[in-house]
Amino acid sequence: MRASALKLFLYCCFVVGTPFYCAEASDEQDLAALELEALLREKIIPSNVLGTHTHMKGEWMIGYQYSFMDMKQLADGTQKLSPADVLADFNVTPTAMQMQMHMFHVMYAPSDDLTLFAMAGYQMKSMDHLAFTGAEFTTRSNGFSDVKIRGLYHLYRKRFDAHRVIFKAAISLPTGSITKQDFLANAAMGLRQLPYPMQIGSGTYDLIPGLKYVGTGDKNAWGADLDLTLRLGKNKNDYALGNIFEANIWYRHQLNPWLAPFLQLKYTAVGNVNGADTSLMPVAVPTNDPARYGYRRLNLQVGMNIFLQGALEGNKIALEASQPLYQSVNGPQLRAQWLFRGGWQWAF
Ligand SMILES: [Cu+2]
Repeated sequence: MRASALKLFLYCCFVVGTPFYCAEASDEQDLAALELEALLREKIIPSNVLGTHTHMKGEWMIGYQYSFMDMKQLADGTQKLSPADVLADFNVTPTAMQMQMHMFHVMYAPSDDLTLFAMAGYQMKSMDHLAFTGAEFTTRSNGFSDVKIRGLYHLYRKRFDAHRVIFKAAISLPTGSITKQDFLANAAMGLRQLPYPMQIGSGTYDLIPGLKYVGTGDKNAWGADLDLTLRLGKNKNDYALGNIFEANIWYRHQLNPWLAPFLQLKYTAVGNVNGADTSLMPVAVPTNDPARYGYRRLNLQVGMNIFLQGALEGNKIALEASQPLYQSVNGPQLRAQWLFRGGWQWAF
């Protein structure tokens, strides 16, 4: 397992390590307006692969990110379960799940205090199952995910100050599908509605407020984020995914002009599904049960930012690996294993 994880990480490095664009020379007037030290500080403003960050007035950024997440090992709470344990109560149990995501984003700063951010993505999911009959089968779903539009506003900062507080607010639009279907163990039964974790979108408009603190030193940066995802009402299938609470602290060090490793601790708490999709029978498989959706997880993330130099100035590549230190699930549910992310960003 570890070897295949390593291969995947190297694959990510390869995929994201090929920036195809040449950055244009930055606007000389803007550059002149910034002192060298201030410029350096701007550079080390955090952006772990998808970490929210801000831009200076008039600056644009486009980016791409790939992520892969692997889930296996059943559990209830923090206690591990075997497939046989789960099959004592259900007809079918999931045994593994993989999620991949391609994400594209655009950022623009109309002023030094305000940065706007739009994000769209494509997701691919697959889930392996074991039925009480001994039959094994895999379901798959893929599609465009929910589009998010975000604003980041400085509540507190002095220009190039070491401490900043940023208010974040985003709206997530229900562009991702909640009607994904696939064949189950018995293909003769035709296409069936897939369970909550296999759907691509939330189906609801979601409000995502948050606060960010950023501290910057000469060669390092640190900070914390708080984010909430609040579902506004129920979707057309009469449910809402659980609300999400996220908190993280991070530290980043600029080793040299092109390399900045970072470390992050991230806590995520997700609530259960509210309401229910009546086409999903909870007794069939635990993923169909609205009360077996939530979890709490603490992740350790390690990664690095690589700032390209010379003609590729303005391009950044980020690589990140993450593993849970703690997780408790409203089970039976699969536990998260490794997560890998690779991204490319170009600011101009
Ligand atoms: Cu950006």
